[in-house]
Amino acid sequence: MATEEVRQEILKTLDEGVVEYEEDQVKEAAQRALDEGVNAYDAVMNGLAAGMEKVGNLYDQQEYFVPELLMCADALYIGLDILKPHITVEDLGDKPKGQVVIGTVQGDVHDIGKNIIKLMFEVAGFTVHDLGRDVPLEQFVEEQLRTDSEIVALSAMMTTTMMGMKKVIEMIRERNPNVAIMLGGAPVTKDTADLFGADGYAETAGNAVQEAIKMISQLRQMQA
Ligand code: B12
Repeated sequence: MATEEVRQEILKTLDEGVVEYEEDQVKEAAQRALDEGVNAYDAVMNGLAAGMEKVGNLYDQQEYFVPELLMCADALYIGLDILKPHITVEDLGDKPKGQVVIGTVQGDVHDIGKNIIKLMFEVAGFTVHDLGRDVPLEQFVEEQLRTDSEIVALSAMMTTTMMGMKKVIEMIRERNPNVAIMLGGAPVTKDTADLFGADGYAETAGNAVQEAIKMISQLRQMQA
């Protein structure tokens, strides 16, 4: 276990490495996190993802532009690759796990958040069918039917593409009412999710899996 001081230092190095798109710095700090016993999930969320949040602000302030965003994303992924095998989701117990179809909706190429959610599902023991980004709406319906997944998780990062989620929900409900649909992404709120008729919503990766497990339990109770 790292001391609080060492932990803070490593998180800061990861965060700054993403912001400054210093791939080597991120690589070394991610490895150091593991060597020093910093929790890998802590390092992802409070190091890498925290850095990406700052990148978002720099973009909003027009200090960073698209090329910088992509370089920052590359740095984030380098860290994620190192930390991912060491993440364990505790406190989930033997609750029922299941299958998830996940993707970013049509017209939207943002996939960093979606990939973090995917990671959480994987480490929690779910089977994940990742459709990627800019996914044609109909494909969510087809993949759910093909795999018989209990959950469909949709991500959207733009107010425009968010509307596609409503359509996916309608299309899925028409073909198969016994599916739990969960939404997420920066413009999505609990209110939007309710309005669109979704079953679940999570603001961050931190509570996405717990929310999914809750939805699966409800679904299984209804079917019993
Ligand atoms: C990185 C980025 C990009 C990168 C994306 C790289 C990639 N591979 O993803 C690139 C450069 C490609 C890009 C392009 C564009 N972008 Co952009 N981008 C961003 C930025 C800066 C950060 C997003 C990010 O990765 N955040 C970090 C991750 C970890 O957080 P997150 O995505 O929010 O995910 C978390 C939660 O939302 C949640 N979550 C996410 N998905 C899901 C799904 C489920 C099921 C659940 C439960 C939870 C969940 O959990 C995640 C982890 O905690 C945001 C700004 C911002 N402040 O968000 C703009 C932003 C999203 N982009 C924006 C825009 C406008 C664009 C462009 C149109 C720009 C342009 N003029 O070309 C294009 C769009 C192209 C397209 N058709 O999609 C706008 C959207 C505005 C709006 N509200 O509609 C934003 C908000 C910037 C802004 N303020 O204007 N972008």
